[in-house]
Amino acid sequence: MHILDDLRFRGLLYQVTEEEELVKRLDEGSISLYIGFDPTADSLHVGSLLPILGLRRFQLAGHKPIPLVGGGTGLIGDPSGKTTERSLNPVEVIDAWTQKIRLQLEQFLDFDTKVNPARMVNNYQWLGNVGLINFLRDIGKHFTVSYMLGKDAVKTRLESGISFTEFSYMILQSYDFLQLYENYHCEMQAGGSDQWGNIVSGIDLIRKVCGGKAYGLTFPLVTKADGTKFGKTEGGTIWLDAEKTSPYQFYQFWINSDDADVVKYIKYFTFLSHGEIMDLEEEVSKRPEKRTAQRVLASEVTDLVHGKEARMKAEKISHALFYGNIKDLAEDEMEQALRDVPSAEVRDKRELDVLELLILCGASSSKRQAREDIRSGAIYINDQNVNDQQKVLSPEDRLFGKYLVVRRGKKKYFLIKWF
Ligand code: 545
Repeated sequence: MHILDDLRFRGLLYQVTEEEELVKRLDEGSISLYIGFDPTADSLHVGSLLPILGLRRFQLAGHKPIPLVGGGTGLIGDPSGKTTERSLNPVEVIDAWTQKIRLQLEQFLDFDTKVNPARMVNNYQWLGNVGLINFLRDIGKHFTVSYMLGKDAVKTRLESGISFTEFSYMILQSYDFLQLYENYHCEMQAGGSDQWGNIVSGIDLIRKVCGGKAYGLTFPLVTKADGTKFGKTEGGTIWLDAEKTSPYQFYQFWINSDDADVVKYIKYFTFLSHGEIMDLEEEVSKRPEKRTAQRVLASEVTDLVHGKEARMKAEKISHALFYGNIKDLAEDEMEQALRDVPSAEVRDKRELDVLELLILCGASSSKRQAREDIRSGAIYINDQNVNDQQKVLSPEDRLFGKYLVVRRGKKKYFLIKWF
């Protein structure tokens, strides 16, 4: 199947320049295409996953992906999609983030295959050394101010304010495309729909400077049926870095997808075949309560980002928390499982009174409430139901010599760290 037809089936094709010509060009043979990622944080997040996987889709279809990390543009700041001016980060910070983003991008593409290997580039390599005078003469001359004012990213900021720095950003990104076109035979740039203006201005620059022909393609921005922002939970952004969002949290993010969103996400974020996707779609409409599609989605995406082993751990943790078998978990698994739950620390105690403990960790709001919770059978400590209001815990009761895991009801967990 044609790569563009696959993208269309998945709902991934938002805008594309000169589609007929592009189809012809893709049929003639392999092309190089790029997507840029600016180091605006120390990690990519689930929002960046869609374009990264887009590069991977093209690579699997036989094309050459060029992930670009914006070591240069990251120093300037893209106004696209932003309602206010960004504050500049120190150069050392951007340098450190550039390295991290680069490593993350590497894991999704194949750099070693003989036929169509991926190539990593950093635009600091050419932007870092351009001289202002030559840049304005050779590149700036091709951009009229009215052309620049006509771009959405700029238009929407004229009222709220935009510095010359951010205003110039599109010229830098256009210059990147030109560099890649001339030196890497890169004929296409892709990105999220917020990048359309920057992509088109690059295509225009290539035509003006060397009469070359290049293409552009955008992916949709990911939305949620309920109108809230994709990629965020109460706990904050869902990052790809396992230190910032544990594989278990990552897995939970996907498994909690709405029925109204899950098929779309499977199309966007997995490499399952069209047949498999259609079967899951039927499953969601016929047996939504089984949440099969959510489980498949969570498992596939966690596999892609964190690997099979971490995914299996995430599944094990989810199972243990759901069925109240915390003691089945290894120490690191338990720590992942309970990373976000309310917790309290206890030091230098020989024993702990159960009522005191329930209040301390936040499981019960008062002694009276704690007694009531115990009487009604709602309280578990380390998977054991507690029915004695006078119960006293001792250091021997701790799991791994440090933890008491408190559960109220079916799934409210609390943690006591006892040193
Ligand atoms: C820089 C130089 C180029 C080409 C592109 C760029 C980057 C581009 C941009 N892209 C966004 C971005 O976000 C931060 C990444 C997280 C650390 O700003 N000017 O860098 C996002 N991009 C992926 C998608 C996007 C876009 O990385 O294109 O649309 C999000 O889906 O916002 O020569």
